[in-house]
Amino acid sequence: MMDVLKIITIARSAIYRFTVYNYYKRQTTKLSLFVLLKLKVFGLGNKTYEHYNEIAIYVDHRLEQLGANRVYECGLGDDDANIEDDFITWKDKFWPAVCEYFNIEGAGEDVSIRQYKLTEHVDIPVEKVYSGEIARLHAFKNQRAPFDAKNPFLAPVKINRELHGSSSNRSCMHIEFDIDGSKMRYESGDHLAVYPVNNSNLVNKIGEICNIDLDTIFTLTNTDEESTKKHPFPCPCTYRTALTHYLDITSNPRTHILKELAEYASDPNDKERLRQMSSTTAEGKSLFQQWVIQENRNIVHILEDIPSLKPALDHLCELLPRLQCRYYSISSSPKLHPSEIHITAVVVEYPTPTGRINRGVTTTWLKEKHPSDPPCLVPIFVRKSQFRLPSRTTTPIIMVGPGTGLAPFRAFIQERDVAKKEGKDVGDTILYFGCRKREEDFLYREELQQYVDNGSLTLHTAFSREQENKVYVTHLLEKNKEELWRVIGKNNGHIYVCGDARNMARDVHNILLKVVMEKGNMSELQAADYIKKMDSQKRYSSDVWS
Ligand code: FAD
Ligand code: 2AM
Repeated sequence: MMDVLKIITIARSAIYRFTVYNYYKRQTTKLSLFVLLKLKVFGLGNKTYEHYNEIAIYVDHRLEQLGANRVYECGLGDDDANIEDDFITWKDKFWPAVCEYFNIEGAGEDVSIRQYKLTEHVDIPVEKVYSGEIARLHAFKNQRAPFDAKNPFLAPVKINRELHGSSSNRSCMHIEFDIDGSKMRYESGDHLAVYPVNNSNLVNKIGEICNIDLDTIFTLTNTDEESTKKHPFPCPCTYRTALTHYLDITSNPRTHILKELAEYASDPNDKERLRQMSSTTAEGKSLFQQWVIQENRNIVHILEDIPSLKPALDHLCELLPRLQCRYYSISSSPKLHPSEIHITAVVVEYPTPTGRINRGVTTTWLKEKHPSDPPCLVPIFVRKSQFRLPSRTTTPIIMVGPGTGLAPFRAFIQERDVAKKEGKDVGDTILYFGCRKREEDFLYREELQQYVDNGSLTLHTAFSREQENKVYVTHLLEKNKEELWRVIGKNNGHIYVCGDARNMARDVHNILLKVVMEKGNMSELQAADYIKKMDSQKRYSSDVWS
């Protein structure tokens, strides 16, 4: 029963996040839980992951087993395609089913009801005003351990160095954070979370368009007094703080935001277009897909491109999602760097079809953080992971990490090198690294070469763009089937996969399957079982992101 309650809570929060905006706004929080007991599930997943929407499917199945009535079929959202579209298509049929089931009369037209009440402060003492803290007021001035997601540590930047060669038109940063005295602990394989700050030009632009003094101090208070969430973000704060620290102003807004914004467009054509984009009609969905998603417009671009649209800034602040921290695989080992945490981050920057340049919030912000006096401070915390070295140093390992997928493996290599220097027996440490060109984006080239030279590392490199046909790490793995089987089949070793290369993890999985079948003389079913077992024994781990 405990499990089911837990699952309901998780599922409820997922449903709540999606449903809270619509007509049923005031009732939805309560309704979601209630309806769920009658059974309706919408899962948020991504098809590139092996366990696609497994929780939603499990909850749906388990609730049915426990005797719940299915009000409407389980919906599965795929973030790799268009999760918004999946949801609104599902929701469109789901609400009438709920209304029918509970004998509720649904209103034909959606009515907007504000969830938060605005108060603008005139005489509030400055020490009562949040200035970017995640939870506790003045947490950034009075730093107190333990540090976590609600209480990040302000880490000084010790080093910020470019890892790409001069011929590269991209940038990859090696950043070292000083955690001395913070009591923060980490292990190789953990992730570092970074709370970013939005670009001030974008923030100012919103202030200009909404014609408001960004230094006005305000509070948004939930009109539902029973709600556990009193404010959408720490309040009171200035509009500038909200837009800089608390709100996501750079992703593509979801349809419900456009629907609410439509009311602020003074030109009837603009109003109609925004309404259409947020509708569930085929034309509306396709317009949204084209104008917002394909042409990659964020809220600033939308305000710029629809001049008659001048929303009330407090309403916009209510609608925009929270700015999320970003995770980075830690690229240092605590055995070598106990008082530092290193990350390896590619700067995100790309042109959009409207001729604009979009810049990643966190990486663009981090790019400007260099050692200085006083130091540049970055709010961070460590997130534990399951991505771990074998407990015995003698166990051989294969690591597959193209691009920034190398990050956690740098930590692994450091750690095993330290063990070797301490006189311990260390098994084979084999790295498959891939990048575009040797001179462009071969990360930590000299460092890796030193490990090769001192016998701590076997390195296989794939340079995808140095010849006519692509060469990937997966091609090398396929060639080295003997080595792969020797490590994982004969010597009970571990294999690790990390990176953002699309499809790479799946390709590695398929190669592994082939090798186990071929070298281990197994049928496909037996080989799949073998790999599943490796997975459960933590001998096969992946840490991939998209
Ligand atoms: P954002 O503002 O978040 O913008 C990124 C978004 O822009 C993308 O999600 C995508 O929607 C869009 N985008 C990016 N490029 C394009 C394009 N060419 N065309 C269209 N849209 C585009 N990153 C690392 O560099 N190193 C790591 O070690 C690392 N480890 C990670 C570990 C985990 C567990 C996870 C989940 C992610 C990891 N990442 C890593 C990714 C990292 O968390 C951030 O997503 C990344 O740095 C971008 O953040 P940002 O705030 O700069 O960009
Ligand atoms: P590409 O960009 O030339 O296609 C780091 O991103 C490296 O991983 C690049 O050399 C990239 O090649 C390569 N890469 C892209 N897709 C991959 C895949 N499916 N498997 C392995 N490597 C891949």
